[in-house]
Amino acid sequence: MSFHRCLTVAVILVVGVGYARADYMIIDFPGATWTSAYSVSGNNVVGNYYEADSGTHGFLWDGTTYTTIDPPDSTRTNILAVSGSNIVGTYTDSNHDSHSFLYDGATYSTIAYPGATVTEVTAVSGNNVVGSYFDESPGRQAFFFDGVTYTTLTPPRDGSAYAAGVSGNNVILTYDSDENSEPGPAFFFDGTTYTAIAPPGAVDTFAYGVSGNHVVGAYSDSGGPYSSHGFFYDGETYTTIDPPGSIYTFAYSVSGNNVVGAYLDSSFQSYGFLYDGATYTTIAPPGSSSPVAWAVSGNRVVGEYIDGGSSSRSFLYINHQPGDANADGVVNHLDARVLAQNWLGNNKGWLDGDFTGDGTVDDLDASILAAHWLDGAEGHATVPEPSLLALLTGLVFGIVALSSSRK
Ligand SMILES: [Ca+2]
Ligand SMILES: [Ca+2]
Repeated sequence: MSFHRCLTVAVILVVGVGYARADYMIIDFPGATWTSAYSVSGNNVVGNYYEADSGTHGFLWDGTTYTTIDPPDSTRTNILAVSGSNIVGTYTDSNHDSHSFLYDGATYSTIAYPGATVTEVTAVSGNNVVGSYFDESPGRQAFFFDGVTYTTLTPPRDGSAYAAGVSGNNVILTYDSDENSEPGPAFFFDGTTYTAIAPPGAVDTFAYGVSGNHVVGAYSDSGGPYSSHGFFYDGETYTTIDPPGSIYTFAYSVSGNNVVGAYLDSSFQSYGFLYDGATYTTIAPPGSSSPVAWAVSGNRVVGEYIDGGSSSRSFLYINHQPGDANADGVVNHLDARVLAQNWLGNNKGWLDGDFTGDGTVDDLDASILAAHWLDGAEGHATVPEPSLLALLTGLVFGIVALSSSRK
């Protein structure tokens, strides 16, 4: 029996199993009293932590190392979002004045709408930053900053609007529930046109997350001010997001078709959830109470919970997809490289390429990768041709051979 024929048998055996696994990793800044993770982009997780003797700081966790993110002269930092290596947040200086900032991994720059008394960033996508500002007029106004020019966004609804999210040039706009704002729709802005976001039956709609032209958020219906449902909008169709057993739902973040948020059950217990367009998964780290899922990037979810000592802790949840070693939502050459680097090693985990859970990275894991090649990629046909499978299997082993020869 040839080596490739051996492998084909393994592929057939393993494909039937459909092995998948989820992991929780605790995010806990060393020495901190509490840690709050808010945003995730690839391997990068950002948020805030508190130390009894030095107060509140921002942090970046790249999956390996924790780094404090405090702009110069900050006495209190509040990190809000990350996109690649760009991080945005607000801070209070030693004169008790508050500012917004962008940190690009090397340099801190101030985000300040010209003439505004206060600028508050909310989100970042590449070099694009959005948020809101206050000037002499009542309520807040939304802005878009492309790294060079500030633009005021003027959706066709009165009230206190802020830009809640950005994805490339696409911005979502939502409104404060204050005396300046009557209930109404949220808006999607593609740089040219404002489109109202209002699920069927919605009285007041809040947009919280955007990914491409996908928008998520929450809306109240005629059931009163305390009725809230999550929603997902793909540019054409609204899907109500109410996890089983929920009485109150917020969808906070979207990445492709993955939606995360939080809901309350009839006992008013909160839970995080992940909805992939077909299935709801409750997100609750073992031993946690009141978990909330704040943000999603690919198959990675970050959120917070209360631990046994009543402190806020944070978690990274990875919803592993077969073959996706680096957990970026796509099975491709990057995953093949991970397998190659860990080939035949011991005490390996999922992120090393051990998809079978036996602690080693071998041909069974490679065959899972081959069977799921390009899962999650744009426009990918779900079942590869057998000839393609053989080709990819050869590719994986080619990379393995290359890696071995370099050692
Ligand atoms: Ca991957
Ligand atoms: Ca294995």
